[in-house]
Amino acid sequence: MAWLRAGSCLAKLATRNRCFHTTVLRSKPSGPVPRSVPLSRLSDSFLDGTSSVYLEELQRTWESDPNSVDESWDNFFRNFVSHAASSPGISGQTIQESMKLLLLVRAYQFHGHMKARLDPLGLEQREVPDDLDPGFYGFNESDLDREFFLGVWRMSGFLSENRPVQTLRAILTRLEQAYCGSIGYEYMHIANRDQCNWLRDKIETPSPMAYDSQRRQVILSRLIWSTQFENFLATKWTAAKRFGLEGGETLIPGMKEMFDRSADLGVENIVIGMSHRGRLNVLGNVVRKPLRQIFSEFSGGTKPVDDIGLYTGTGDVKYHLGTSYDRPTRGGKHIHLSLVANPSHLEAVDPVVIGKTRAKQYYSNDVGRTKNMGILIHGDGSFAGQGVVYETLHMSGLPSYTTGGTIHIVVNNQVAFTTDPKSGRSSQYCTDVAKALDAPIFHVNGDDVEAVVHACELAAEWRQTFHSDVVVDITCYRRFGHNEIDEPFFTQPKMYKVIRSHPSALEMYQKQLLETGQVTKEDIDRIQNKVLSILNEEFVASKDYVTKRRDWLSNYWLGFKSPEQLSRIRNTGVQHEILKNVGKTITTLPENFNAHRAAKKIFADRLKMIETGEGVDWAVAEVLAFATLLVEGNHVRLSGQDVERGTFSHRHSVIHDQVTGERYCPLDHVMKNQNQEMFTVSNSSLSEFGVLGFELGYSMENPNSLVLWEAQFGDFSNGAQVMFDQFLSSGEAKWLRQTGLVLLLPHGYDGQGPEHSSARLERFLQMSDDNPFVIPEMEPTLRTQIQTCNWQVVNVTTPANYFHVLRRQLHREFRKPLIVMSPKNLLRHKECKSNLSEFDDAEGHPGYDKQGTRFKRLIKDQNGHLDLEEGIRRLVFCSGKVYYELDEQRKSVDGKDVAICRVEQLCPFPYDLIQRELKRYPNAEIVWCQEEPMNMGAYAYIAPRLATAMKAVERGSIQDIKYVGRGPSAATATGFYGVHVKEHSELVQKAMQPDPITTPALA
Ligand SMILES: Cc1ncc(C[n+]2csc(CCOP(=O)(O)OP(=O)(O)O)c2C)c(N)n1
Ligand SMILES: [Mg+2]
Repeated sequence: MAWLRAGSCLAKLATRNRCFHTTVLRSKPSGPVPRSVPLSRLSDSFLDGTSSVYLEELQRTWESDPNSVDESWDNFFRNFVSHAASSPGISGQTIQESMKLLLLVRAYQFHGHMKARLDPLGLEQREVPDDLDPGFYGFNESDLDREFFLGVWRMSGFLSENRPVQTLRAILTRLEQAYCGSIGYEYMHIANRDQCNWLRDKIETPSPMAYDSQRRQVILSRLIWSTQFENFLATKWTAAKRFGLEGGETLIPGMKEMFDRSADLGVENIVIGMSHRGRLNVLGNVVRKPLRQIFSEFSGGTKPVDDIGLYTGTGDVKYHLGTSYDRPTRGGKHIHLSLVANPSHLEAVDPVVIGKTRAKQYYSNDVGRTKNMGILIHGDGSFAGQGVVYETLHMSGLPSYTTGGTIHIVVNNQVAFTTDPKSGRSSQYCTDVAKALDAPIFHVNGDDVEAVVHACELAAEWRQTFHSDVVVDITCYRRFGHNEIDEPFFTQPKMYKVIRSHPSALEMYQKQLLETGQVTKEDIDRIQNKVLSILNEEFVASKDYVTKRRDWLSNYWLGFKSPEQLSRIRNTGVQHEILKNVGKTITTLPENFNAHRAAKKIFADRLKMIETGEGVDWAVAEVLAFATLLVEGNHVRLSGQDVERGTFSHRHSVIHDQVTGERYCPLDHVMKNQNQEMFTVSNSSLSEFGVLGFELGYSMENPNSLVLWEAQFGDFSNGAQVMFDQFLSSGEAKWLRQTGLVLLLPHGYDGQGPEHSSARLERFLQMSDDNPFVIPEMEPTLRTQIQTCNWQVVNVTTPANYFHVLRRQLHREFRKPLIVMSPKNLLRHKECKSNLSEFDDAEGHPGYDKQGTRFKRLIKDQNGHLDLEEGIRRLVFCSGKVYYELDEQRKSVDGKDVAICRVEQLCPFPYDLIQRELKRYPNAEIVWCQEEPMNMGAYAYIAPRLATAMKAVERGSIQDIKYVGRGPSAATATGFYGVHVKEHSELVQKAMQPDPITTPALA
């Protein structure tokens, strides 16, 4: 069949200049009739093999033996023969002609969009494929009024059974109407026959957009709102940046009608993500953020105040803010809309919206995923250019990430800042990436408001019918520059010359409705005046408007504390019986389950740890944290690459039956009749940006959930850097939104080379906002240090401490992101074990401090516990697994006069505990030891804070901090194992050397 495919490529290349509105019949080519079948584009099985030659051959075969051809072909030939015999008009028609006509119809279904009138400016230079030309198949003028038999296909729409015989003229008119009007449909790439038929049915119906005059008035009014809103802002704040929607105003009626239709079809909640363009218009007109609030923000905006707390954060520019409201719909229902706050990084909000939508589905038990829906609005440049678009699309069908379909709307103004599409993408359409998902794509001329409304409604119907993604590409233009103070003539002079004299979509629609008598001039004036007077009223009211913070916090967050409101520190130990009980469940596999031999052993060992209460390892600590949180009624969700088994083969949260392949997840069974999603562990797609963004959005919905994302190795998380910079570290400050998301980033120097050693701890610490020179209130009953800091960074060294730091995430009245430098070789380290008694809350047990059992921000030296240890000559502060290596070296040199303190929580800095240790060892040389190079790791973060602590207790200054660690380096680690070992032994030896350390401190 290779030759057929080659033929189809030729057909694809053979194109001619586009010709709108009319179909020009070309005379039959004089040379050999080209192969007319773009085979690769035919997806219905019936047409799986065809060409002129092939068809003739097939017909001959059928004539000699009808059973020798496929049933569908047999059907066709039989029908044709019987119609030809009974219908005088087609008696002269050959089977070949009929089949060519069929190909013409198919060509329109495939390529009709290439001829659709999509560009409001008419500047688009597109080639229309030859296969849309009847002459290409040998038809000419004289054939126009002949009747043809189209066949009887198991197909919807045009080629369905009810009208198999039509004139060529009628066929062409209908094809042009259906496929080459203001909407170009791309759907023939979809492999699913039912979906194609569903769309054909909708597209090929004779009058798809029959709106009555009442409906048209609603559409008109919505378009007036959209247009007037931008005009109003433009007149009141002439030089303010607002990234206006002018040129794409039909987005608003489109969205509103889409939401109304969705509500009719059962949607109750919509989460919206969008960037700058038209965001204010969407906020005001679609989400219904009070106009007075928007206007107040324009006038400089007051910092929000709150009757409960004073925390206002840093705020954000107006076109990034989010909000949420209940909005009545045309059909008399209500729909809840939330627009997620987003940073300027285009498309970064996409996965966040989808994650939040998925969480809403979980919490509302929306198992069919029909009540909660995500909508993403994109720009043409960013949709084509940003990789996270694909990462987000790609999650849409994954069981743990699907939301039952997202509707994508592209505000395709045919320019990205100053960049033309030809420099911005290699594909024909900016939406081509969505074809990878088999999503239908509706390209629509943004000047035709009814077509926009129709495409938007169709998208809503598709989503509720097929529960998968769909794209509406509104081809429009940008009336002004990229923003209101930008000059577009510098770079797009020709386009803007056309735009200057181009009437607005509203002007065109008003004219159309007046001409057809659908509305009167008075109707229009009435609506215009009403809108203007409301805008003016709101403007006046905006002067006294006082923003309330938490405007968009959902009910789940009621009672949660802002950074100024003191939240009690709670213990996180768990009753011994509960630990034993859940411990049994999570270490027991069902009878007759054929687990892998090694997995059986792991589970048996785990059971032993629970039974004896000794030697609890990292994986068991984690599973105990999850299980106890579940028992307390929380939702736990862990995702990332290979997290089910664990990259280091340590977790085994899902066990696979070696005979049946069946899966068993012990944590699904810690409670009776447990909802299967209550504990979710899921391997993810190989994406960091997208998946982390998804989990972040998920975590923001409901605080009673522990949501974790684990990087394969910590360094890979830099693929999600935008999420750290723009959302995780600064989201609360900018948008007053909290999240307790946990990041597990495997980190540690064990000779695995530059990329697998470092999770780039320094970057997380550098983004921490605790003041290095000011010791905050550290008194336990008054301490808000951790609430006022933007996030927590820990490098934990014991299983019990890991258990407590995870549980602490939920046992508090606020939420903070938690960055965990998680271990690799500690997972199996013989010393890295805890006793079960460190997990429980029994007084007197090893984990029990003065206050009870909780996370230890600092672990003091294991040897001397007196309040004053004057004989200690060196105090080594460190963090993470290097502790075990230092301790081993200390043992080997019998360094009893060296104390080693583990800073388990680096950020916020545990000033109180550090000072306690400084006081305990008054004569000790103070050392910071790390395994990372000097320009990496925690050194730069620790030094000024340690110095501040030292100064306060008169233990010296920054000059007195001695550094032990690797030297400065460009790469995070050496690639040579031998060098690693050498560096490592030098490091630990130096930390324990008898002589004072001379390495200069960070000055
Ligand atoms: C990731 C990212 N890169 C660059 C920018 C700077 N930038 C802001 S708007 C814009 C053009 C966007 O074009 P398009 O997606 O077509 O949206 P439009 O402004 O045309 O509506 C650019 C490059 C950004 N905000 N985000
Ligand atoms: Mg654009």
